[in-house]
Amino acid sequence: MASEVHAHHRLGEPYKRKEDARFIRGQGQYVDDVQLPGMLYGDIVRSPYAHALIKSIDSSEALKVSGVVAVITGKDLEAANLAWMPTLSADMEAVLAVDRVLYQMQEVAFVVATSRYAAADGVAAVDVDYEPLPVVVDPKKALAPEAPLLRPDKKEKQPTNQIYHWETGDEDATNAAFAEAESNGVVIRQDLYVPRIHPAPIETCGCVADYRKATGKLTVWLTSQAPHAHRTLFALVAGLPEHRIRVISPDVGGGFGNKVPIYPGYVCAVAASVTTGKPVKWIEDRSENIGSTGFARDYHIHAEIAADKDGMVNALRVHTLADHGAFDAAAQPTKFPAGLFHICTGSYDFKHAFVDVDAVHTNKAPGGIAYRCSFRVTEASYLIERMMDTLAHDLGKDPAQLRLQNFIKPEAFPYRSALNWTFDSGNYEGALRLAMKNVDYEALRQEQAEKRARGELMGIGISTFTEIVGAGPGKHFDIAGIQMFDSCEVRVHPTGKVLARIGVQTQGQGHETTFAQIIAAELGLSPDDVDVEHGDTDTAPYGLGTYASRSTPVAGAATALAARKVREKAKKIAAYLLEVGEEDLEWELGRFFVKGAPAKGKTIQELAFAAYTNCPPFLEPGLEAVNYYDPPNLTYPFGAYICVVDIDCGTGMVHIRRFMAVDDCGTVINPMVVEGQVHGGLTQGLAPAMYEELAYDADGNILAGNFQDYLIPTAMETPLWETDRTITPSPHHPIGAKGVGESPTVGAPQAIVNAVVDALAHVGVRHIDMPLTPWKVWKVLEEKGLTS
Ligand code: PCD
Repeated sequence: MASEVHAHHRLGEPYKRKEDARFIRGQGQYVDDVQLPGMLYGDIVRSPYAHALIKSIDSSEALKVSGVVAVITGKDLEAANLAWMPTLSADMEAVLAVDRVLYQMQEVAFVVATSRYAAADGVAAVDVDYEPLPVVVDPKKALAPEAPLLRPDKKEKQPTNQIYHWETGDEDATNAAFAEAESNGVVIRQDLYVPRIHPAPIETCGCVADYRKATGKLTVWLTSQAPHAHRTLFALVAGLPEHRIRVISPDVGGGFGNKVPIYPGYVCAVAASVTTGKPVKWIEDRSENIGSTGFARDYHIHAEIAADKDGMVNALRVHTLADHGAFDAAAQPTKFPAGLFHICTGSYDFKHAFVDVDAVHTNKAPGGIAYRCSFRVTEASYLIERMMDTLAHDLGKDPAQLRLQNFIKPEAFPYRSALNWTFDSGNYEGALRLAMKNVDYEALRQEQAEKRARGELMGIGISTFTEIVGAGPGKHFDIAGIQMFDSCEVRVHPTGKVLARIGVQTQGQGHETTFAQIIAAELGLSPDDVDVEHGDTDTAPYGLGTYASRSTPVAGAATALAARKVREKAKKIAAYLLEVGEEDLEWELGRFFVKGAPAKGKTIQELAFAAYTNCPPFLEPGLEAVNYYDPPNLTYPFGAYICVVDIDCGTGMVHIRRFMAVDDCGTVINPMVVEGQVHGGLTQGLAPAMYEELAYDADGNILAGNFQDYLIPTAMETPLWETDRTITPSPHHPIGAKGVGESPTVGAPQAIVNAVVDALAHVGVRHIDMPLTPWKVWKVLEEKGLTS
């Protein structure tokens, strides 16, 4: 089926990924595969301390190491005005620390050598004299008056460790609703911590910078999720003319938000290439990637729901403390410092809501990236789904029933939420009912009751989440000032074969296939006839890149519209060749024909040929089009997940027996790709729920700096994912598609935590913070006298 050659392609047909032909043969080309003549290698001296003054840096021994060419320090960069760079949240981050370090693993010096090994030897020989300072790892303590000020460099504007206070919603109306519920209804409260985690792409960050003095051209091969935005930032930071900068993002071995920011290593490699006149490669090792590049989450949340006695929700109130680490490098759209966290009313019809977020500095690595999450949606979705279960358990209601009674109804869309989002479309009840049917929910509840009677612990966890993906619209969404539109350029060759270039950048999602499918469906071609290119700023049209599941909602729309422009021109050519008016023509897949005379027609291939050989005199020759698409709204994919767990009373081990994921991403382009996305996303949702945490000790030492201590789930830990879907198209997207890549990571953790808490709800357990390690669960069992 999938390998069959399609003459005409329709959306929703499975199609094997074109890029896999090279990936499964080991012929992908990643940054580290780039080899240039005379290339040098960089490696970074990093701070062992989480907070210290730099008294001196002595490079003399390092320069004696055979192969070492140069040692660049913060002072050297300062002289070139490159010691600091702007972050995506408009903070200033040290490229190389000049006088103080603020987290363990911070970049202190850059050693350039003729081999990677010599560079590492050089790093070991650099002698840095540090004077340790008191360390702050707890964000609550960072706000205490006696806390050391971590960022004296910006004390004029920011006299404490608090970066910002941000709030949204109607506080008075929300407080009034809570006062009312205190007397006539119920109020539930819960503290929830969403731990700091790491996106863990298998390919770490890295680049090759090649500056040619003679031409003034800088080429940077960069494992980047947003090559155009990075080119613009390089131009702004380094003061180089943008048309002389070429960023090439080759194959990317996983992005997950990790490859959205600019990292100090990139700037150092560029500076080193400019200084030495040679190309310079810098590739992080695993521990550097875990310890220093953009982390995710780290939200301390206090949430409250006001409801009536029957469980109809009325108001939501949320206070959050966000740990941003040493520099505010959160990858958020400028207008929303806490990202899209205020989607936290979820799939439920709350009348009132109020959210505030305080962000603070601590002595930890910077970040706050959108790890498989459209800017803090994971945190938002976790909190509301945990809270709905808490409410259900407090009221003695079935969590499914409580959700069904509170869902936004299908006829209420477009739905304006209390926190001012306009949900495009949804059918939450449809998705939950399907998931419940698929697992036979009633039978599971009965089994649970029987097991409870025997003292066995079984839990059923539900997550009926709503995502929000596809930033723009440009008027509300920008990153570093650049509006979040996206683009596609479609060029049809004389023989009807197509080259398409897009502004987004695949990291494994399969864009070379799915974007070809969009064009194929619009033009009535086979996806095999459409090649998709991306990632080279010298050729691809400008776009903001791939993250926040925005490629399908934004660039996917641009692609459909560019193909439609091509079809419009082809129609004019058809009318000319068939000697009829355009209004007399009808389109069927791949062909225009004369209404009422189906035999009289021209295929898209014939029309493409004519565009170059027999073009109507009133048209420009050629057949190509470009579209820059600024979406009118985001898209709101959703899902209903049900997780079934058994808990071992002897060990506290949680066994995930079943996991049913019903997803709805509107029109599906390629069901095989979507299935793959869901499997990967669910696994990255399992990870924080059960295994991963980027923990620090009180001195700011990273406790999980490698894959032995930072436990990413393998096939051994991963349960058998069961998947299904409903299809509720987006009304404003040209092909009705919503994003899907992030949904499972957003939706899964709370299904698992809800299942574990559900297993223990009858003994009064209401919450356990992630990750649900056997030790943590066992301690709860012991406290409740349930260990065996
Ligand atoms: N699709 C289809 N249909 C629909 C939707 C979708 O078919 N309806 C498909 C598309 O086309 C593509 C995919 O699927 O291919 C996905 O999509 P989306 O959702 O739109 O998304 P994108 O934008 O493309 O991407 C992004 C995402 C993210 S965001 C993340 S994290 C992750 C995901 O994606 N990453 C990754 N997935 C993945 N995969 C892979 N393989 N790798 C990677 O890296 Mo962030 O924010 O960045 O954190």
